[in-house]
Amino acid sequence: MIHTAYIALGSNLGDRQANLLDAIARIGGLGGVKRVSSWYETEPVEMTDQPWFVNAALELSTNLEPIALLRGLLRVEQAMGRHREIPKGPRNIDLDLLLFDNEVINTPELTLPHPEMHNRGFVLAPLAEIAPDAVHPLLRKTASTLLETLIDPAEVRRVPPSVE
Ligand code: PH2
Ligand code: MG
Ligand code: MG
Repeated sequence: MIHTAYIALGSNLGDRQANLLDAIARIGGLGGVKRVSSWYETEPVEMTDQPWFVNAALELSTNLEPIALLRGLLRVEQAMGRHREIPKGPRNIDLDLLLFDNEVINTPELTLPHPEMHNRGFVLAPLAEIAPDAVHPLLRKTASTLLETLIDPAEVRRVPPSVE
């Protein structure tokens, strides 16, 4: 079976855009990368005393089941030297599984949909760009509706595509 998954990417250490590009190439080993959003420069939320992030989102077609995909994303983070010393703190790469088909999963290892996605502009802005009609299976609202009704004061700035 082919599944559709949406993944959030973030980086706020080192060459942030290069880190995202590296991660996207590696995620290609887990399925087919169908769409990638623009980059977004975003103000840190939760732990606010850290550098701004670059965030993005992508759509993946995959044969993997949710847990296998999650473990694959963790392997990519580890291969890129990700450290988890400070929870929610600075990191060179963060890969979060947002949506997987219409699955609702609540286990210690994996929660789907991602439990915070609907509260975060840095997730919803890139997701609504590539998948405005993707439906949150618990809230039953599309990504674009969630973004329109979001109350999140943290700044999210779309980085204009470079013209070359
Ligand atoms: N990730 C966090 C905590 N805060 N803030 C922004 N702007 N972007 C993130 O990706 C982010 C965050 C924990 O994963
Ligand atoms: Mg995260
Ligand atoms: Mg994470």
